Amino acid sequence: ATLRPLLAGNWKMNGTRASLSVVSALRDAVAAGRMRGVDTVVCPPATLVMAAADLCAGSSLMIGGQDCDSQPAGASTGDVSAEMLKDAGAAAVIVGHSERRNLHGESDAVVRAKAEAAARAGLLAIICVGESRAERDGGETLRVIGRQIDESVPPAATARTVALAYEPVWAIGTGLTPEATDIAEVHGFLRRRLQALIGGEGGGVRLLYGGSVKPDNAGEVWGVENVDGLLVGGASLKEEDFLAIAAAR
Ligand code: G2H
Repeated sequence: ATLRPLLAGNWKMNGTRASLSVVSALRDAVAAGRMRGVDTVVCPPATLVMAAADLCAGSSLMIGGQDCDSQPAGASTGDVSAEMLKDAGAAAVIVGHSERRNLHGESDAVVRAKAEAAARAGLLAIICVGESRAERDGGETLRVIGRQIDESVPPAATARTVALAYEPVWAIGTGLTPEATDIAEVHGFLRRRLQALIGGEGGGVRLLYGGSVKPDNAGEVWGVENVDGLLVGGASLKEEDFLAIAAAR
């Protein structure tokens, strides 16, 4: 079955008020039908989520967070909960990005708790997995990703509550991308592993590829079997690039 594709932009720690013009431009592009049947979500830094969501009121352009805490509220200085993102107007949240796993020491168990918090708050969790360069070179790719799936995807996950993003760590922000055949191998594995974990629901979960997706390579990645979406970092900061990636489908 062909799933409705999901295009997600991850601004990471980039963007100020001035960047809200990108959100407005994307909202207008969605209204003009330029996203061609692709569900689209922009994930700006937390400081901009509410303003971005306000700009998108009544639009099908979704706004998402880049991380959330697992608790709804409490003594956790500096953190933002899934419920707070929901209240700010977000529809989704990225959890377990490798920058969170590596720079902030997040374990699979932490990522799963965050994904469960997202579902509790009514947000789509975009759960990220992916191997490092050393793991790929050591032939460990599928073993590592299998463990990440088993331990960071909630057992109660459904196609409505979860999307899964494959982001090879060595492809993030480097301009390097795997061969289409390598993406196909991993995405086929993601599908089977998810179905083993959550049953038939796993067939409906959208599987995204992320890591140095640009306008000039997006067409090839969109065409890979079991790629139901893209998670775009650097190229999501400019509306022309993001729109070109959508149009490459
Ligand atoms: C991978 C991706 C977005 P970029 O992290 O999550 O970023 O497209 O800049 O490699």
